[in-house]
Amino acid sequence: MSRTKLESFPKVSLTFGPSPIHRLDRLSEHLGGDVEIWAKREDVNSALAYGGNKTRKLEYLAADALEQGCDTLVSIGGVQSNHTRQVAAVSAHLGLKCVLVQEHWVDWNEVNYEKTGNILLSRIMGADVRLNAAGFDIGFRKSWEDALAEVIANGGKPYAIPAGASDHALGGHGFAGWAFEVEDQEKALGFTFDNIIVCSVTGSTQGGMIAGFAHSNRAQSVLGIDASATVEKTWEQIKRIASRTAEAIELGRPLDDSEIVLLDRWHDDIYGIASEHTIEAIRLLGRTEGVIVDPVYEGKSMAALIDLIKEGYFPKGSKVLYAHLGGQPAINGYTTAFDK
Ligand code: 5PA
Repeated sequence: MSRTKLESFPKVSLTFGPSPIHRLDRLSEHLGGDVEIWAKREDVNSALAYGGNKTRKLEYLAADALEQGCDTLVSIGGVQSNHTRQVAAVSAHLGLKCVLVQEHWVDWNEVNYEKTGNILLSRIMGADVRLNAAGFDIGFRKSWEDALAEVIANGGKPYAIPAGASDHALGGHGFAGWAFEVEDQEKALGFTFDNIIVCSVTGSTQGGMIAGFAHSNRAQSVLGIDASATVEKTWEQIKRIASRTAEAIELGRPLDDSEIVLLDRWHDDIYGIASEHTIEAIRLLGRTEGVIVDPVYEGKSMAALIDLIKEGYFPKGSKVLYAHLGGQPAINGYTTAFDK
């Protein structure tokens, strides 16, 4: 059985345990009251530097790093990467060194963009932060390979963590576990969610969910909301990671393409910058619920959820679970997006 198989993989505890699920009553009401919106809160899943989806993934990768006797975690992301900030936090927590390549993924010319938010937190936590001029790409990068080679040349033992901790043998395990955790929480709640909304960029959050939920033949109910604006690449990566994870946890059947649902209407045509429409969704959630989402990832999936409800996509009485994956520290680099 997949769940037992997943439990056989070593895991370092970096989170508080199951993340909380709660209803968003006032947002549901505001949108007509026909659909019940719930949120599962990865943004409050850990005591380590604001947590988020990567913290859950890193429980498996960090265990592997420790088992291999590595002394330095090496990873990559954009300047305001949430992922690299979580790698910095996990390194500090485990007493490991940390090298982060921060690429120029977004042309956002706010004065403090390279100084505040996530990158500031990574610097505070002692990471060796290296700015790099390369643009957005979810694939393997030379700058990251160079950083790995440099650690070796200096006598260290690096552990390689790709962008988003995604395209890695263990990248999908954390969110396969998330799917099983949701199923436990559903038992306690006494109902099953009809759909799950999740933001996708490097793909292992959704890929892991698909591998986990495929066990109950409900992977199609996971609606991925692309925020990469390189939709085909992200779809392929989700498929690859979902399949690899399903195999690792012994799903016992191949995944079908129909189980990988990635919607492409909400990426605002560019990674890392939000349209007025996305900013309005962020404000609406903030005003109705006191819940904060960011302009790069979660604001886009929130805009999708709001639009899908308004369009009548979910039948009356549906219960929809919004996966809140974190990302709030980046807001400090996006103050001008909220000027109007
Ligand atoms: C990120 C990713 P995946 O990359 O697993 O698809 O997750 C998308 C996602 N929400 C959704 C938040 C808050 C995220 O941070 N962030 C990346 C980063 O470098 O921070 C990997 C891109």
